[in-house]
Amino acid sequence: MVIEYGPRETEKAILVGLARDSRYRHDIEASLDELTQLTHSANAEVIGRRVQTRARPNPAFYVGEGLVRELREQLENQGGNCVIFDDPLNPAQQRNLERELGAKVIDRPILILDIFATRARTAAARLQVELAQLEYTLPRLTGAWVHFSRQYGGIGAKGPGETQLEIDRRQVRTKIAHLKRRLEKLGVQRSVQRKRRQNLFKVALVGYTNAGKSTLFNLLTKAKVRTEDMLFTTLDSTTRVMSSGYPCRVVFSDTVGFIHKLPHELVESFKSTLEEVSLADLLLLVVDCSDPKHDEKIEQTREVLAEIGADRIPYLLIYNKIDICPDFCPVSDNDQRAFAVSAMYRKGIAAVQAEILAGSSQHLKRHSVF
Ligand SMILES: Nc1nc2c(ncn2[C@@H]2O[C@H](COP(=O)(O)OP(=O)(O)OP(=O)(O)O)[C@@H](O)[C@H]2O)c(=O)[nH]1
Ligand SMILES: [Mg+2]
Repeated sequence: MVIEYGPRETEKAILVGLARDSRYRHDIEASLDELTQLTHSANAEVIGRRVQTRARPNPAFYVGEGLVRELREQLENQGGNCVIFDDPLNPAQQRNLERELGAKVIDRPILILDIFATRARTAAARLQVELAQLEYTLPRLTGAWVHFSRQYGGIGAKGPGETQLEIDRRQVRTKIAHLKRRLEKLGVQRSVQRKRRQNLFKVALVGYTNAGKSTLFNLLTKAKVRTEDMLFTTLDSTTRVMSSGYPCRVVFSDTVGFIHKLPHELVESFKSTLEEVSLADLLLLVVDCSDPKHDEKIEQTREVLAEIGADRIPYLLIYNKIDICPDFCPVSDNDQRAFAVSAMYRKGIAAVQAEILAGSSQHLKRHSVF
C-alpha cells in the first residue's frame, strides 16, 4: 500500500527555505521555484514563500521562532493549511512545527515521494515507491507517528515488554523485507530479458525531470510514451528495440527523471529500474537548454549516475528545446560530444542518430566473432 502523505488538491501551502548565508539567497529562491513546480505537480496551491537567512537550523523548529509566528499568522490570514520545507526536517522539528502552526508540515523528500506515489502505475513502480517511503519513514518513526498497524492491519500481537514504537518499527522492517523479496522476483524477470539483449547496442536516455527525454525517445523509436509539462511524468523504464537504419539491433530505454535533492531512498529503491541505465553502452544526457541552471542540472544528473554506478559509460550531451533559445551554442571538445536539438520540432536529430549509428557499428565490430 502506497501512502500519500503530501498535500491534497484543497491544500494551500507556504514554501519555506533556509539560506545559510545571504550569498546563497539566490540559490534558495531558485530551489523554491522548483519546489513550487513540485507543489503544483502534487495538485496543491502555493500561497506564499519565505526564505530565512540563518547560519544554522533551529534544532526545535528548523527556522527561527519569529518566523514560525509569522507563518502562523500568514496561514490564518490567507486560509492556508500546509507548510512545505525545502530541506529534510527531523521528526522533532516536524512535530513541533505542526503543533505551533496547526497545519500540515512536510518536507521536500516527502513531497517528491508523494508525487511518485500518485504517479506510480505499474506493479514494480508501486512497490519501489512504497519501499522508498518505508525506508524514509523507518529512522523517523517516533511515538508521534501514526501507528503503522492502523495502516497495514495488525501484523503480529504486542510482545511482552515491547513498546508500541518497537512494534511499529518491527512491522515496518517486516514490510520492507517483504517488498524487497517481491522486487527481487520482478528483478529476475527483468534480468532474463536483459540477458537476451546482452549483445545488442544499448542506449539509455537520462537527465533532469522535464528535460524532454520521453519526447526524444518517441522521436528516435516512434513510440508513444506519455510526455507532459510536469515533473516526473515517467516513472517506469520503457524499452524499444530498433533494427532499421542501424547495423545491429539498438535497444533504447527511456527512464525516470532526476531532480535536485532527490531522496536517496528513491534512488536506492529504483535501482532495479535504473539498471537499464547502468548496463547501457551509451547514454544520451538530455538537458533543457532554456533552463538558466542547466549546467548545475548536468552536474546533479552526473551525481545520480555516479550513485548508480553509471558514471563511466560514455555519454552524449543533448541540449534540447533549442527552439525556445535559438542562440544557444553547445561546446563540444575531444572528450565530450554536445548536440543542440529540438525533440519537439525534430531539429538536429540527424546528427544524434549518426553518432548512435557510429557507436552501434563499433559495438558490432567488437562483438562479432571473426
Ligand atoms: N519547446 C520545447 N518543448 C519541448 C521539447 N521537447 C520536449 N518539450 C516539452 O517539455 C515537456 C517535458 O517533456 P517530456 O518528454 O515529458 O520530458 P521528460 O524528460 O521525459 O520528463 P519526465 O518524464 O517528467 O522526467 C513537455 O511539455 C514537452 O512537450 C522541445 O524540443 N522544445
Ligand atoms: Mg518522461
